[in-house]
Amino acid sequence: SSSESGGRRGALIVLEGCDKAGKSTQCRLLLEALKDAGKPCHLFAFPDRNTEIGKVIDQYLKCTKNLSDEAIHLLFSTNRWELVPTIRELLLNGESVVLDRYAFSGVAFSAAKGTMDLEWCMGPDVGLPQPDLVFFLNLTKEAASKRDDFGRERYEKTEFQEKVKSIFMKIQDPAYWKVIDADRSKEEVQKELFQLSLETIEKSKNKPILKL
Ligand code: DGP
Ligand code: NA
Ligand code: NA
Repeated sequence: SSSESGGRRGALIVLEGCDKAGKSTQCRLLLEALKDAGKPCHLFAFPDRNTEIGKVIDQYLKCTKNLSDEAIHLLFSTNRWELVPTIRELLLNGESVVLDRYAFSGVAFSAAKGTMDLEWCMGPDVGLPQPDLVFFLNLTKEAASKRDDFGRERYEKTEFQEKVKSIFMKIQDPAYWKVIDADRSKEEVQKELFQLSLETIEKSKNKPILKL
């Protein structure tokens, strides 16, 4: 509860979106801007490919390893659970946490395969700390096609990404979800994310950490 932190916890801020939306760049810029504004904060990216489980996920994404849809789904979720103690400790210490992807990617990328239903996909992430704010970086098909080509990883195909996007839209929770027009310049997007993040850090201070 908020009393664990003396009522002054940090905010949990997540960036979500399809591949190529600019999430990782915006995460970096947001972290710099928050630090410059004197807000203590940390950045983590999911999947975290450095843990033992993350190494398996990395092989799966590079197609050097095959796993059943269910098995890789559970590993992605476990990779998030691995970091929960660290995230909670930082938040309760009054430090904000910015995440490059989270459970919403977990559900959207798995459910897009069509082999597992939405409800089942959401199961393993139930109980994770609920974000105070999720930015969904929304890139139109037209803008996406003007960006660099996809890399060679498993999910980087236009048709699959369209399915992923439609599931993101279906699972969004308006209580903490904000769709951001990611077709704009890097600077314009950054300004909006920074402003909204500052507001959220202020508003979250005295709130308990809820669970997904
Ligand atoms: P990134 O490192 O952000 O480029 O992510 C790597 C790829 O993995 C990307 O195509 C999105 C996908 N991805 C991220 N999180 C999950 C997840 O929890 N489950 C599944 N199935 N895919 C995910
Ligand atoms: Na990627
Ligand atoms: Na990324």
